[in-house]
Amino acid sequence: MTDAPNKTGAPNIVILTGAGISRESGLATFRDPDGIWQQVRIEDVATPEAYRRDPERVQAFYNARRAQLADVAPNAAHLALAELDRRWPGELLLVTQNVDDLHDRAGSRRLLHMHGELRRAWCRACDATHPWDEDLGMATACPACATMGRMRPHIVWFGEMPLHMDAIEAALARCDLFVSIGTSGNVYPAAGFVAEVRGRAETVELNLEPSEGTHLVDRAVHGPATRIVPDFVA
Ligand code: BV8
Repeated sequence: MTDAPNKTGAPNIVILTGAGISRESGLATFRDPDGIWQQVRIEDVATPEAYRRDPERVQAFYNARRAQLADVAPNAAHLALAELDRRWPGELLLVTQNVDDLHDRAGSRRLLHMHGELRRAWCRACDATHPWDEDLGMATACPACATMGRMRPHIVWFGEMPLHMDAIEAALARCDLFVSIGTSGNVYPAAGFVAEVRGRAETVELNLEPSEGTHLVDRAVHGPATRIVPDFVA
């Protein structure tokens, strides 16, 4: 890491994480051979059209994944990033594509969930979002407006606009170091961040294997996140 011209003298960092960082906690990735998209089709569970066609199926898919969070815990990679957040004097933003809550539970505070959160629900009647640990279904009422059957998972499906894009773009514009961790680089706009900052920020990939973006980064380290992330931030 090199010195950069902000008032603390510390480089501004943006870290992007994907499903690979949570795999050693016991959560499946999406596109690996044992990944979620090998078991179910995106078109059946992760689009607004799928939800309109068969809301119960989509709710069941996310209810099962929400319930699974009770059985998993943050691993050494989540904890290392939380420690970096605590001690880093410069700007730092952790942008996760993950809808699990493992970064939150590890203690990361400068954190944005760009694809939403399993443990939140969104009322399509009044637009409020709520912390949510229970199953969602057609009989679920909104705690704010009491409308039944309009609560959906607070998840960004394919074809929907990711969350917090203005804040993310502002951080990317100021960053001196961009680190991509545990993501295959298939899903946009996140997959485009490295190309956006390349040339004016140092770019690093930490992943089990080369991703779609490996050819764009200044430095790539390949191995399991629980080993290479703590080594990188040490
Ligand atoms: C949008 C729901 C408009 C939540 C998810 C053609 C060109 C460009 C774009 C498009 C296009 N056609 C369509 C699009 C847009 C589309 C898109 O990108 N499609 C792709 C597939 C072509 N994107 C959208 O629709 C997005 N919205 O574009 O809005 C817009 C316009 C302008 C500006 C902004 C917006 C909405 C995308 C949101 C999709 N929601 N899922 C859920 O159910 O969980 S995406 C899904 O993929 C997950 O959320 C996940 O976060 C995301 C990314 O996957 P990864 O995290 O990378 O996981 P993956 O399995 O792929 O990879 C894991 C990696 O980890 C692997 O490399 C593996 O080697 C590694 N690994 C494994 N184990 C370990 C490890 N690494 C380290 N340690 C280990 N132990």
